[in-house]
Amino acid sequence: MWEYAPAPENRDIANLKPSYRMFLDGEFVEGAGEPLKTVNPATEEVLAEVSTADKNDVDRAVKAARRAYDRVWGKMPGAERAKYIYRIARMIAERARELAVLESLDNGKPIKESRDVDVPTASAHFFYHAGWADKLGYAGLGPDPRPLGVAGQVIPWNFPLLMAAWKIAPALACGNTVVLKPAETTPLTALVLAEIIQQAELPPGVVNILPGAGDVGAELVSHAGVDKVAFTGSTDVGKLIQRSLAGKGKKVTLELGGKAANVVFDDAPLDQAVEGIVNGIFFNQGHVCCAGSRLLVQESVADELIEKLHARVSTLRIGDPLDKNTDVGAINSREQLTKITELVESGESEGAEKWVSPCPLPDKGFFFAPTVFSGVSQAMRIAREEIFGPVLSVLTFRTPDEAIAKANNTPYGLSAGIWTEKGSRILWAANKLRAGVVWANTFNRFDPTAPFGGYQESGFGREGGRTGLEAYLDV
Ligand code: TXE
Repeated sequence: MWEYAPAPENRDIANLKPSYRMFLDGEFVEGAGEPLKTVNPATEEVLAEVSTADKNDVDRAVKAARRAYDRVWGKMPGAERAKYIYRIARMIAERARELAVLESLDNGKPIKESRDVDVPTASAHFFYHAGWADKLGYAGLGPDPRPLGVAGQVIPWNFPLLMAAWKIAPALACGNTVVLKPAETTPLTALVLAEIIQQAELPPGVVNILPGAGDVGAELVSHAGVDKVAFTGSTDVGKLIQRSLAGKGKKVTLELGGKAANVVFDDAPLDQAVEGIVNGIFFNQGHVCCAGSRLLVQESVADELIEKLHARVSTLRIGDPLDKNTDVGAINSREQLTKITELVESGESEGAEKWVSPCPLPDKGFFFAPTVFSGVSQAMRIAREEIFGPVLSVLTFRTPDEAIAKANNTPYGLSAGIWTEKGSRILWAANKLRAGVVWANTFNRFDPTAPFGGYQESGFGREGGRTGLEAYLDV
């Protein structure tokens, strides 16, 4: 049996400092808000103290962004803007190791994921969008697309650096300036990105990064000087923001929760499907808005698939995020751990059959063992609500039509997966699934060229690809 081995001290690699300041108008300054302590979820130790913004700081940042927009960034030729954005992309790649370790410390995700997914994809987003900066007039987005002005952006804790890149890169490419608020439990990599932005010599005020809790986010999105709001987070807060902005004339995009179906037909290559199912729900501890949290499997292959799945999940290693062999890291916060625990208890009390990975958990830190529920019915909370943890609910179906009906039986609509050998079935199902992203014989593939976003209560607007540019331009 694999044993939990604490990693050596990685503070040096992460260049971890005892305190971090917010980034406003090109300078690192103390915020007037109550400083927050960011915690390593794998050890429960405080990593650093981080200064936060108050209402007045938000106002200063929005005004700085407005000045930068009016005086420099909004009128700079696209080819010039591209040079800065390429520089950011390169500097992220140069500091990849530091950023990956820092991300795993602050978020709890396995180092192999921050190293192979989060950091390279963040850099790729800047590279991709830099390429658009001087081509917007040719992108079919109108003869003379105009930037919107100041973008107020609020991001969650599950992909702290990557979400910052998803938000900042397209905004800058299109000529907007930015005030971004990272999540309160994971502010560190966004502040290193601020350092990179400063070193890349972006004009002061073009990007401002203000840590803080939800109240700072609320101040930011409602500020009269913000022209465009981009939010990724919970459906509840998304709805709150949408209501509060009604009639204000701001452009808004919301990327919210999900309850994705991963649909396995009886002709699917089952071993390949098992890999996709495991990646779909256990990647990033299941803290993924598009996680394949509902497995829909055709009845004739259900027993075989579940057996293979248990065997595969038993081999996952849970523990120290900085150990390169770790597959499942720490849950990001105690609050999230409590939410997962409560939903898992509801699954048991509602009569689903619970199977838990036998891998031992570390004594300290916020950890949750990969859990698979079978015998799940559509009415159960674990089939309806976003758990946002390493918990899979397995449901079965008999016919393809029933699969689609069950997959679509959700108020969400962010993503879905299909596993089948039949190309015609892929096209048929992809067209019937009500989800913004549909993966076939793969899952959780992210690429800056592909638009990402949801239907229904998963939000609206797209990020990435040419379509993603529309959110940051007036056409
Ligand atoms: O989200 P919040 P939480 C889901 C997931 C998770 C649940 C709760 O199911 O269990 O949401 O997570 C800021 N105005 N997702 O509580 O509160 C907040 O400071 C403006 C799915 O962390 O939505 C943070 O920066 N901003 C999701 C960000 O919103 C506000 C990712 C997200 O926090 C605000 C995260 C307000 N009134 C959670 N209140 C996904 N789509 O990937 C809070 N914030």
